[in-house]
Amino acid sequence: MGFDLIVTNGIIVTASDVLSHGIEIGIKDGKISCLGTCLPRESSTEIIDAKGAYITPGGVDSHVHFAQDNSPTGDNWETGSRSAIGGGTTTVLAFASQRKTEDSVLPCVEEYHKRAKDQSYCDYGFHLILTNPTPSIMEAEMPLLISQGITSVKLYMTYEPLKLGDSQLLNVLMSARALGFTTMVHAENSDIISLITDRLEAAGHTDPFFHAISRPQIAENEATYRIISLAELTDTPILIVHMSSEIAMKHVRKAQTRMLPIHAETCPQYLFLLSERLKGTHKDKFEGAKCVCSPPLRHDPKDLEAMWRGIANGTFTTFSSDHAPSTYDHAGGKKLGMKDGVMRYRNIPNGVPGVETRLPLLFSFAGREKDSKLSLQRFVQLTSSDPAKLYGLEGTKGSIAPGYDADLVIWYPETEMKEGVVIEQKNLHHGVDYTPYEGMTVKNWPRFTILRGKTVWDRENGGIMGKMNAGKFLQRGKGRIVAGKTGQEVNGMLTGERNYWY
Ligand code: DUC
Ligand code: ZN
Ligand code: ZN
Ligand code: ZN
Repeated sequence: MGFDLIVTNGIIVTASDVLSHGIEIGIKDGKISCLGTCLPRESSTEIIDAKGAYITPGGVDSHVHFAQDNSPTGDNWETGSRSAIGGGTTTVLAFASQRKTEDSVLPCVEEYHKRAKDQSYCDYGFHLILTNPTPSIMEAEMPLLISQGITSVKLYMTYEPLKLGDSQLLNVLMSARALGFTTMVHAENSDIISLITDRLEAAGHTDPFFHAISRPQIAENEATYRIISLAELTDTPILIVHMSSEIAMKHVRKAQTRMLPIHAETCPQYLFLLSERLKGTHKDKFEGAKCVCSPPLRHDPKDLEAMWRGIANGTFTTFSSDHAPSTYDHAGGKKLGMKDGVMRYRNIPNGVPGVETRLPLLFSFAGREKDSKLSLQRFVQLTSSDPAKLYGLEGTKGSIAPGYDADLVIWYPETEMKEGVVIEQKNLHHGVDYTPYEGMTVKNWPRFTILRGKTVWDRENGGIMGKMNAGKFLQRGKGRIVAGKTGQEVNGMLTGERNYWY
């Protein structure tokens, strides 16, 4: 037998436990083969001494945008996945995006596969963005994609080129119910946003700050309640992505209290950043463009606190980056959304970078200290184990347990991290030219990232150690419901009066 690698002297954290010192992780052929004390060493066994530091499962970032048609200036697979491992993330789920004019999604998926193949430092999968869910796609192509391991879709309720109306949403939900794929939803009311945007434009209010004015919380609130209603009617689990406001989150909480399988996601930007950032700086008023994302940053520190409560109390199932980066300052000083000295928030690409900073930002607030906002176990649930379950990776990703892929983050021992780490663009590995968290201090940073038993990030010795073709496509199974009535497959359960028409 014999192990390829033993990680010793760490404190192992899983979704349920913080294991005391002395439990070693034995790794063989890229998998965790056992946890135990005094594991046998051979001369060929590599040993990593965690020096009393925490060890958490490799991050699963279930919401990133790499090499996507509608964000052409952002990261490609090389830079995006490199940034992932530099911040402890070993699995990303990115998007393959259907164009509205396409009545088959198969060529599109193939194209996105080509973009990622041999270009990823970390393991990866795809969600399909459905913008034109025709009957033949839903009946013939979706079963095929599911058999090929693409078991989730994203639907938009806003953006002209992407959005679906209620009848389309209902049809996809019925299909999700029948086929068992996981449905993610971008919930904002499109017409509210259009009305305000047109009126702001007419009044000449087009600076980046007005992006936040144009997408008020009530737009998120209405769409959230509507999609929960449609999900309840069709008895179908959903996940509402990138939630930013308390009034909308309350609908999720209420639905979960009724044991409905309504899942929700929030992202670092909604825990740390406020809309004042959209006003830019004295030196560069347009710098607010760096923080344009949708839903927008909210106005009040109370909004951030509300999201933190959802993190701690279980309302959110996943904490993803929604890494959707665009370069701010292009060669020649060209900035998207700024033309002839006029700023137009409408033309600023939506989204912020964050795949590399996601884990360190949240880990800073995990623990048992006075200023902790969540437990270490909750940190693991949100950043790794629950997204793995929800998106069909249970048994492979998201835990430190025998049989799982040996994907690990070894943090620094607290004694070596008294000052913390200052986040600086110059130390990050993405392909864009800024981070919205510049200058923020986090308490810790991944010392090592391990992907299937191989060290791919060693912060003290060379940084990125992995190879660009090391990441493999993950053929995912069907997801498992994590919120509501737990333990079931994503297929809904038939109850009561729905028997008459389902
Ligand atoms: N939705 C996303 O998921 N990411 C960036 C912008 C958006 O609207
Ligand atoms: Zn396409
Ligand atoms: Zn979205
Ligand atoms: Zn996104």
